[in-house]
Amino acid sequence: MAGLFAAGCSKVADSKAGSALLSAAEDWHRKAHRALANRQALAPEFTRADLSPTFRGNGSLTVDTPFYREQLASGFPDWRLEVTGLVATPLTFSLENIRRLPQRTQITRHDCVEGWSAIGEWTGPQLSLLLDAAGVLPEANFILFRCADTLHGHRYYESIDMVDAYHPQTIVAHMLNGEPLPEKNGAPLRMRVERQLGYKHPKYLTAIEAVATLDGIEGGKGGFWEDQYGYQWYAGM
Ligand SMILES: Nc1nc2c(c(=O)[nH]1)N[C@H]1C(S)=C(S)[C@@H](COP(=O)(O)O)O[C@H]1N2
Ligand SMILES: [Mo]
Repeated sequence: MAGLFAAGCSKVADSKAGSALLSAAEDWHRKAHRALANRQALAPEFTRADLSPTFRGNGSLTVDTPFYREQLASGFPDWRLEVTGLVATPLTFSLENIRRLPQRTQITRHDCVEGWSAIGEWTGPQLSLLLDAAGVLPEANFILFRCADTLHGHRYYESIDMVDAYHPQTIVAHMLNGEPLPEKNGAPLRMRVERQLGYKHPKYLTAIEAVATLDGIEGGKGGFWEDQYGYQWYAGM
């Protein structure tokens, strides 16, 4: 749009209709910019005094496989998080690798569409760090999250756009309230995407995939709840 108007600028600016068109474009640009700036704003953060006494679990509360049982019992020595898809260098992280990265800790409120909220303190590296390490290619439009659990007979997965992927409060959390993630809350790794509703925070994370389109992936709507129950893909707050 900006290019279009820059190219034809002197001609359209001559006419009355042209300048009306120009100011309409300027208006459009200002609104788009405001919308984007709004999406980069931080979610409210709280203090330790605000922490919920217990952070309930919802949806899958475990992963029903022998591998998960065994890893849970031994502190997840063989859990791996892959960063793949449209990236220059696919990477694999152990839990130890994740813990050694620069960390962000944030106390935020989780809002589930089922009508409950909880405040928790989450710690982990920013997703942007992992994405930059792998080198996301320009063709990528979405970041997909693969999970180890099966809910109602389907593998859980989710996806977000690049604005949320690079949001400073989007982290790969391995701690809740200063302790390793509890089983029910997604041990050993779960996403926190703080500007989004609860179902956009995948637990039991196994892979992060940069993709150009959501077409042809699982049910094609970008997430478990979106595919199975018609939830909105964009659940921003
Ligand atoms: N892998 C996976 N991630 C998931 C879910 C799930 O069932 N499986 N449930 C989602 C929903 S609806 C919510 S509200 C939150 C619940 O997170 P909690 O169990 O830590 O409360 O996780 C989200 N992420
Ligand atoms: Mo939820």
